[in-house]
Amino acid sequence: LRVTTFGESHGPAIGCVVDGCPPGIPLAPEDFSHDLARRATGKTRHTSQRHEADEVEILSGVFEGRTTGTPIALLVRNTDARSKDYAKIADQFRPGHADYTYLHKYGVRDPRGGGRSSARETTMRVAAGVIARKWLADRFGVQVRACVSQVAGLVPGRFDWDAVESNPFFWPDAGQVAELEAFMDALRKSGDSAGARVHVQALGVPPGWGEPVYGKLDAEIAAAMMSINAVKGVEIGAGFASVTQKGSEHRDLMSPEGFASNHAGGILGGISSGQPIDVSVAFKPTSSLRLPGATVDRSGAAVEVVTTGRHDPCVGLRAPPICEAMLALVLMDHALRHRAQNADVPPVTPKVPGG
Ligand code: EPS
Repeated sequence: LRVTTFGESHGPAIGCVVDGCPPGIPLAPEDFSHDLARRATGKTRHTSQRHEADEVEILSGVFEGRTTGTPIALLVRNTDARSKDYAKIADQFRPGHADYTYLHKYGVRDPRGGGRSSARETTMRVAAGVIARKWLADRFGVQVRACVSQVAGLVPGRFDWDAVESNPFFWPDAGQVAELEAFMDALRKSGDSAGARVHVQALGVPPGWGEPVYGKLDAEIAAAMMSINAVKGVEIGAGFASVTQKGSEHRDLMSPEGFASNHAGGILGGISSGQPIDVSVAFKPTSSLRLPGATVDRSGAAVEVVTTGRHDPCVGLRAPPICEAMLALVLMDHALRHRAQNADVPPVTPKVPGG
C-alpha cells in the first residue's frame, strides 16, 4: 500500500492517492465525513477558526461503489483559505516553524500560507486512513482508536474510553473537561500554545504482522507518526519508561489465559504479538504565536515576528483521528504483505496466549 498527499493549505485543493488497495471494498464519499469532521478546525473555540467544508470527491479507483484495485485519488477543495495574515510575515521566519527549513531546502517561499507544513495536510491522511480502517475492520475485526492523554502538564485522573468521543478534547476523563476548557481559554487569551500527547491503540490485530529486522512494524509505525506535522516523539508500549524498568518488570508474563501486562505495546521483535498495539505520540506546541519573538528575515537582519491569523493553540487536540489513520494505514500495509508472504503457511502452534 502506498499513500501520498498533495496540495497546499492555501492552494485550490488538497488530495491523496492510495495505491495498492484491494478491489471490492465498498467506498462512497459519505464514508469520509465522520472522521474528517472529528479532525476538522472550527468545531469549537479551542481550535483554529478556519471553516472548511472538507467534502471528499472520489476521482478514481472506485466504480459502482466499490474499489477497483487501481489507484484511488481523493480530492478536498479548500474553501476558506485567507492569506492576508501571511503576507505580513512573507519575509520573516517564525521561530520553531518549518518555513525556515523549507526555504533552505527549496529556495522558494510560498507566501500564501502554511503550505504543506500546515495541519491542513493531515486532512488527506485521515481520508486515506478511512479506507484502511474499513478494510481492517471488515476483514479482521481490527479497531483503531485514540485519545488525548496529556495536555501540557495535565493528565487524565481516570481512563475511560467511553468518555473520549463525547467531549471536544478527545479526553478520557469526563470529570476534567471543565478544567481543560478553562486551561484552553486562558491559553488562547495569552497568545501562547501548548503541547499534547496522543495515545493511539489498535485492538484485534492478529499475531504475526510485521517484519523481523528491516521494516519492523514498530519502526514503520514510528516513522508514520513522525511524518505527521508537529510530532516530536513516539513511544511504543512502555517506551522511554523501559529505561528504568528491570527485565522482570518489563517482560509481559504469559499464561494460557493470556498476557499479564503489555509493556511491549503489542509488538515483539518487530512483529505483532496479538496484544493491543499501544503507541504514544508527542505533539509540540505550535509555533505560530501572537506573542512577539526574536527572529531574522530573509536578508538575515534581526526582526521581531508576530503571527496573526487562525491558528491552533494546541494542535495535538485535533490529532487523535490523524494518529488513528496513520496506524491503520501501516497495519493495512503489513496485513497485505503478511498475506502475500504467508499464503501457504499452515495455522500456527503453539496456541496464542489468551487466544
Ligand atoms: C494551521 C493554520 C491554519 C489552520 C490549519 C492549521 O491554517 P492556515 O493558516 O494554513 O489557513 O486553520 O488547519 C487547517 C486548515 C486544517 O484543516 O487542519 C497550522 O499552522 O498548522
